Amino acid sequence: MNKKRVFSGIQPSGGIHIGNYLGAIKNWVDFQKDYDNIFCVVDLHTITVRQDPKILKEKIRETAGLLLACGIDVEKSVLFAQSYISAHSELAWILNCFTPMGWLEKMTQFKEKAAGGRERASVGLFDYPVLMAADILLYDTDVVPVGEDQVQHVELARDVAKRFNSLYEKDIFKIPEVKIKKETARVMGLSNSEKKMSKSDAGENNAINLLDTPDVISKKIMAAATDSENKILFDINRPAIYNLLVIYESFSGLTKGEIESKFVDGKYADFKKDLAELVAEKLKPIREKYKEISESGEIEKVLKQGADKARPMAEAKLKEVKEVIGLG
Ligand code: AQP
Repeated sequence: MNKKRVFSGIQPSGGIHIGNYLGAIKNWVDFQKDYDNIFCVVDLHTITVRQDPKILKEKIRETAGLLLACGIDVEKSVLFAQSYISAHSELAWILNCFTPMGWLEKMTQFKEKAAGGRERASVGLFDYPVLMAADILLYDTDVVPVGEDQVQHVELARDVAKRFNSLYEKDIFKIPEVKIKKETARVMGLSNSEKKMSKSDAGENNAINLLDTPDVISKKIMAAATDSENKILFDINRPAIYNLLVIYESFSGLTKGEIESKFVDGKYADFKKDLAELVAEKLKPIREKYKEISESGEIEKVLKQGADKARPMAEAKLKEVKEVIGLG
């Protein structure tokens, strides 16, 4: 039986953090058993906001290296960078011509990222979801695993695909399903638990990066916001401590009840110390593996080979699309 296909992407827009890991990458690694997987470093999405060219180049490789270090296996999955395959940009342009402005106006991520600077935000930032639709639809994707922040974008990809198929009365595009892991769908910032943990967040203590050393992890967690209640309970109405507990739960594999019992008489400081040790211990093998991979100089080769595998699929879909429209 043919396996269902997964497509998912990650932006090389900064240090990959535990939100990206728990909300996305960890699930991608697990999916390798049951799905046919395509994972993409979505560098074209990253240039929707200004980037330093030298840092961007480094981050593309660092992100790919971290995916490998987390357990993405190129024998089981295709891994490449978006800009290596021009069909992504070309299909995005075509889909632009089939996407009503009103659909994009509803996207909350644009509103958050443009943050009042709408007039100065790039057209690319506004159009981000259409490029994402192109990424997904090029590969006849069945399932798109994402964090909660990206669900609206996958829904847009579904709508665009349905619209295109119905206009041309042909099932050109497969309609993808979104898949989210509820508990860690949205890891919040450590200093500001109102906002999700984010790569491009300016606050230096807000995110724990996968490459952070144990000292840095400890410093960030000890400085994390809590509240004045000093009760270590999974109470969604106390978002700061709740977020720290969800992180503990995800890394420890313990149940909520087990964690609450463990810290029943504990103070926040004791819990934070334990959490910092746990996170450092779980990230250690990733950091070590990443060091090995980056020193091997193989990342560039992996990305090129991945693109060589993905390109024929993308080009075949693009050809089909052009034919039905009457292009070329
Ligand atoms: N805080 C989060 N909690 C859970 N999942 C998250 N993801 C991102 N942040 C969290 C998921 O990680 C995958 C890759 O995300 P992305 O790189 O495509 O872009 P993003 O969602 O915009 O992530 P960031 O870290 O916030 O980057 P910037 O700051 O550049 O925008 C996605 O599946 C996402 O849902």
